[in-house]
Amino acid sequence: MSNEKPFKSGFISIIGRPNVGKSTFLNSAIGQKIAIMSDKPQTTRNRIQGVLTRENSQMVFIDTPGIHKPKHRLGDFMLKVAVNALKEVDLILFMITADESFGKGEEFIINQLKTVETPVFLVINKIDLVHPDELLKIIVQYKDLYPFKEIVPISALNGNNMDRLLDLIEDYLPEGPQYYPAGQVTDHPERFIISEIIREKVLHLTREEVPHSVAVVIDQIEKRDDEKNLVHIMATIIVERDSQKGILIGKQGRMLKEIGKRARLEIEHLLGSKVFLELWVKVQSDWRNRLTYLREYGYRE
Ligand code: GDP
Ligand code: MG
Ligand code: K
Repeated sequence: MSNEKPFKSGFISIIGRPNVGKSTFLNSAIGQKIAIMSDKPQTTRNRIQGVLTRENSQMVFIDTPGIHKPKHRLGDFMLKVAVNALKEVDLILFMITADESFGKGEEFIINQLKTVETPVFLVINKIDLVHPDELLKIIVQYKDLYPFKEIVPISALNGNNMDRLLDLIEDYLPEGPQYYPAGQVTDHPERFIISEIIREKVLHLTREEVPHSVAVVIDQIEKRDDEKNLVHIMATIIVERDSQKGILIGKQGRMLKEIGKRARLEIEHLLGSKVFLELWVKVQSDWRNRLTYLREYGYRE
């Protein structure tokens, strides 16, 4: 019995304002925690690939940085990265959330979309939070703003309509090869994931006191021969001010200890082995505005 359907594959970029649910969608589609979720905006700063292999298709998702008006040089850089990514993919999912009304953020994104030729789906997420009448209003409103190929309401959190969205994505992908082995869910961003896990704990535990400009650099990941199932990881948390360093370290080092403990448990889960995590804190003022630092911390143009 041969399968007559041609195999399809392609690259899909998910864009949308912070917190609309892009990471939640990706995790739900791929079924494994790879993009970091947080209540705070902009946890996702680099591109992460998640690969979903189905019977007749392979979807390579790219979780791009949010597209928004640049406020500083890092913002310019990220906008450029994000918009360029859109030109290279086969399909764009523009995600909005049903419980928030159209604003400047969406307007800005739609204007960026008009500069690329890639087909775009409008994905209306969090439909679990609104009445169907509200949903209808959103659809009517957005229809006039941009020629979306499809408009698909979903709830990434409870999975509502996810299958339909994945089927529609498959329809729009070109015929193509299976780029990655079926079992592969990410493009080996272990280092990146580890730094994002640490960053997530920092943002979570320090609340609003340490801003998003915090960066985490993985200095070393080492498996020593004499200690079979132990991975040594050294990481530096970079902040802009001494006061932030103080908050991060905490009274008698308690805050840093807690960040390290929580991050370590999650990294152990990710790697499937025991981890010795050593955290350092460094003050590097105004790093966001300096391209050399951006490169040092893994940003590429
Ligand atoms: P991102 O910034 O776009 O990647 O957004 P996240 O995936 O990090 O989600 C932001 C917040 O929205 C998290 O607290 C999620 O749990 C929540 N969220 C995501 N999808 C849904 C949904 O379908 N319904 C509801 N009620 N909450 C959601
Ligand atoms: Mg995200
Ligand atoms: K987020």
